[in-house]
This record gives sequence, structure tokens and C-alpha cells, in this order.
Amino acid sequence: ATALIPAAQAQTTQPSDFNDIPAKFEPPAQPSDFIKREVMIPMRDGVKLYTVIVIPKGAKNAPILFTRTPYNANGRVRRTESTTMLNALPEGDEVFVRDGYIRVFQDIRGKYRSEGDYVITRPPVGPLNPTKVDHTTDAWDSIDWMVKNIPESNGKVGMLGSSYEGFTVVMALLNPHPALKVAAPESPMIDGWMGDDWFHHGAFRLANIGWIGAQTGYKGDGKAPNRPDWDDYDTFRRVGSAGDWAKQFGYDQLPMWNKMSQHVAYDAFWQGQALDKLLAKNPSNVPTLWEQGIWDHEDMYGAIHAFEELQKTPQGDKNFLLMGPWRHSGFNYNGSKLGVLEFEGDTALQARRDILLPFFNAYLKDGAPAFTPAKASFYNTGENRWDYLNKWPLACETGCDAKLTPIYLRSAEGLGFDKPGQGSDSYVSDPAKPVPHLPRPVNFQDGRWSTYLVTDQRFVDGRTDVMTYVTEPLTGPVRVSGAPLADLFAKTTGTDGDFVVKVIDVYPDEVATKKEMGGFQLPIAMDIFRGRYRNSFAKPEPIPANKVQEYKFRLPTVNHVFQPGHRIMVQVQSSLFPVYDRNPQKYVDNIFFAKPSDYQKATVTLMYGGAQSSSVLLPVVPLDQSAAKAR
Ligand code: PG9
Repeated sequence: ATALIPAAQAQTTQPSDFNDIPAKFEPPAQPSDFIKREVMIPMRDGVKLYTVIVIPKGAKNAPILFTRTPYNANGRVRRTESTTMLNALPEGDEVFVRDGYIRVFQDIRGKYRSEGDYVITRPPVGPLNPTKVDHTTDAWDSIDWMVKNIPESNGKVGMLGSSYEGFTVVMALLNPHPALKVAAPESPMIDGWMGDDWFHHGAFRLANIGWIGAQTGYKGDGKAPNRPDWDDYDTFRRVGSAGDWAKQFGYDQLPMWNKMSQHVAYDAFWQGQALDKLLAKNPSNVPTLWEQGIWDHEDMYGAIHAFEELQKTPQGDKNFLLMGPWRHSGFNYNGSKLGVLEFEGDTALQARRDILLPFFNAYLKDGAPAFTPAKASFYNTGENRWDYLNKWPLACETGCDAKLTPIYLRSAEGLGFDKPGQGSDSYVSDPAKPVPHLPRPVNFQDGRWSTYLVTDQRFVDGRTDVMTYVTEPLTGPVRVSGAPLADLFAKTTGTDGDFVVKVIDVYPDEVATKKEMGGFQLPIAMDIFRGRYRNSFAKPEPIPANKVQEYKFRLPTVNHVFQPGHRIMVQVQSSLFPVYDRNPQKYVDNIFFAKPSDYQKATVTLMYGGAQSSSVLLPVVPLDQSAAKAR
């Protein structure tokens, strides 16, 4: 009983004059202030890459700003269907548009309109890449073509881009074309196992699993597998392991998934493409500004580690660090807020306008004034202002002006700088009831993942499987500038287990200027560590049940002042789900393929006092850092 007209009958109707839809409608092009050229640039192996070049009308001797992307070059130059370059290009580009730059986006090989084969974060030519081309050669060939074929340019190129696009910037630096004069890798994907995108210290990030399907299931726009159920906490818990989920959605057809789920430890596959190490072995002379969000929920690791590695090389003086109070890629948008945190103005615009642009201008614009950024431009998240420092970090285990200072877990949920008396605390970690990373329901597409790192931790404080240790209200400010190290001594009844450690700034109970912030628990650094890797990232080992082991790992880098009246808190737990997959807590060779029966409860005991005193080693430095101030 359908009212539809059969197709054959419908086609017999002829177009007539009595029809508001004309046979052809072509609105005339509107005058615009830019020229858009679309070209296919040939690479050395004959593959052609789709490149869109946006040139301000009347440009002469203009510098080129270049980004290589897996996210649709043509879409990147169409923020709106505008006739003005300012509105057509992305928000982050506005400062460059106002300064007359030529803007170029290119589809990387194999994606969207480019020819060739796509390999996720294609490793450099060598043992992991049997071809003769990679993003180093593609960037070189593209820049070579551009400086010969864009007559409006002055032949000088700067590269920038965030995340995957940041990765392509770093790859270009492995053998930079002479015309590449300056670079800004923003939240670049540098080491997918250690702390960017795929794993953190061996724990797998379920939050990114859909991306693999969307990116490698299709050449163009792809969709992650549809998950109609809203609560990802339940979806992923019910299905079992990450491998079980992937199997359900046909991921065994996706080469990258198969590679990733076979290379679970930090083996040659990951080590051979860790760009911080590769670049430090072969540092470039290109002045480079490494940018990263302080609360970057995707690529927390790359920029800061690459910067630190390069500081050890003779080219260290050409490298600079920029860290602002941003989520992943937040540098390119409005940076006045993150979650409920409010900053002094648009911190991202300030950094783009006052640091990135003059830095690029200095190397790209003919006759522009010289500009040397501070060694580290680092937002101070406790005092709510920028610090410009002539060295970084200010405290670390060895080689810095100050050493790390342990703050110890102690009895009665206490935390303090004095070594405590002996004691321990136990909790039951149950993989059937993992600790959520956000208040439930958790959906990866609900927009909250991007700010989960600044979520008030009171939503888990009080759970019996979350251990909380806190100081008395501080009588004076405590400044921390560097990367804290978690140093836990713990035993478990299981043979594997994860440790999540958070350093938290607890606001005073009363905050008159913003009442709802009273007692807020702001995580300033949090990360996860998979216990099987405690002795070696490359060679996992079961944890001997009921034997105290040390778990020492680095937390994200901070520049913070705990204000008087605030308290310092440390929380320890054994899951952070579903952003990270669950550890079955029974040792299995490959957690991607753990069976339901492998998931078991474990009693975890944290030790303190004596020789095995659990602590977090904090980069405490004197409050007055005027000696380290650059300007
Ligand atoms: N963080 C994203 C990504 C980079 C590289 C590999 C996989 C994902 C991104 O935002 O591009």
C-alpha cells in the first residue's frame, strides 16, 4: 500500500514552462579579494598531489604559508563560502591573511583529491617504509614546485599545522628544502605509543578508535562506525576488549588496525617512527616554534618532547616552546575559556598575533624586523598570565637549576613534603566498574572529550577505587614549572594493572568572585601507565602478584602556581575509561584480544613511608622566576 509513483511513469513527465526550477541555474561569480588556484603538483615518483593556492589579489613578493593535510585541502580554504580571504580561510590564519600571506593547503598522498597510497603517519623511507617517498620527500618536492611556479611569491615558505598536519611539518624538517625558512609544528603527532593519539605509556586510547575507520575506510570523507547507543562507557564495557569492538565493525579489513593491534609494545615499529628521536639525530637549521596545549587531550606528548630532545643538540638555539591553556588544536581558535576555566582574554589570539606571526614574519617577509621568541612562552595556569622564560624546564631530575621535590602520600588521605611514617592504603579495582573519565553518560561525540582534562575531579573523589591524598590549605604559593614524575610503590593481587595519577589544584571552599568554583578540583597533570611496562616499554612482563613494585612515569608538563588557601591533591586509580581501554588485571599477551574471563578484580595496595614511599616528584621552583624571565 504505497503511494509512490512508479519510476517509469514519473519519467514520462516533460519539463514545462510552468516550473519554478529552471533547466540550469548558474549564479555569476562574485568579485572576491583573492585568487584560488587548484593544481596537481608532481612528486618524484610521478604521483600528483592536489594543492590549493589562495593568493591575495595584487600580491607581489608575498611569503607562502604551507600546510599538508589528510583532512581535505579544499575544505580547509572554505570556512565560509566567502569572497574575502579573511573569512574563507580558517580562524587561525586570520593574522597571516591580514599580513598579506599566500596560503597553500595540500592533500597528502592517497587522501581526497591527491593520487597515491595513504599510510597513516607514513613513516620515513627506511625499514618501516619500503617505498622511496615519504612526507619529507613530498614536502621537498612541493616546496620546490611552489617557489618556481607561484610568481606572486618571494620564494620563502613557512610550514605550520596542528596534529596530523603538525606531523607533516616535522617530517619536512628531516630534510628541509632550502626555501623552507621557518616552521611551527602545533600539537604534532610525534610518538603514537608513548603519549600521542594511540597509546599513553602502553594504555590504548579507545577515544581515537573511530578515527581509524573514518580515515582509512575511505579515500575522501569517511564516517566512523555508527554507534547508536549513547553511553560509550556502556558500549565499550559490554563489548569486552578493543579487539572485540574492532572485529564487530570490520576493522580486520583495515591494515592500520591490524598493525596497531599487533604492535602492542614499544617495539621497532613505534621506536622507528618516534620523530622526537629521529629529529634529534638529524636536527634541522630551520627556526622552529613548538606549540602545544597544556591540556591537550589528543597529542599531549609530541611538541614538548621534540623540543626537549632538540635542546640537547647544537641546533637547540633555533627551537622555541609555546604552551597555552588550550585543548588539542585550541591554539587555532578562541582561547579565552576551557571548560569552566576563564583566562585573561583570548590567549590563543595573543599567541598567534604576538609570537607566531612576528616569528614567521622575521624569516619570511622581506625587510621584516628580527624577532626571537622567549625560549619558552608558557601560560601560567595558577596566576592566569603568560610567563616568558629564557630556559625550560625550570626543574627536572637532572641538568636543571632545580631538582624535583617529592610530595608524599600519607595516612588519613594526607599529602606532604615531609616523609611520612610507614603505612599503606588498599582499594579494589574492578574492570566491570572502571573509573569514568567524565561524568556518565560518556559519549565521544558529545563535545566533552576535548575538555575532559580540566573536569572537576569531585565526580570521582569518594569512589572507593579512587585514592585521594591532599595537603592542608597552603599558607604560601607553591610554583611548579616542569614535568612531574609519578613514583608509586604498589602491590596488586593481579598480574597486570594500570596506574592513573593526577596532580590536582583544589580551590578554596569559598571563591567569592565565582562561587561555583568553591572546592573545585582542577587536574593540572594526569596520565596513565600500564604496569606490565614498569621495567621496559619494549618488553612487557607480568607483575608478580602481591609483591611491591615501583611504577615511575612522567606526567604532562606544567607551569602553575598553587595559590595560598588552595590545596595540592594527588589522586591514584587503576582505570580511566572509556578514554583508555581496560586492563584485565590478569597478564595476557595482547590486551587487544583479552577474553571476558581474563578481566578480574584486583586489590591494589599503595605503600608509603620507609624506603618505598609513594610520591609525586614535583618541579617546585622559587616563586620569583625573574632570573628566568626573558622579557
Ligand atoms: N590527533 C589527530 C591524529 C593525528 C595523527 C594520527 C591520528 C590522529 C589529529 O587531530 O589529527
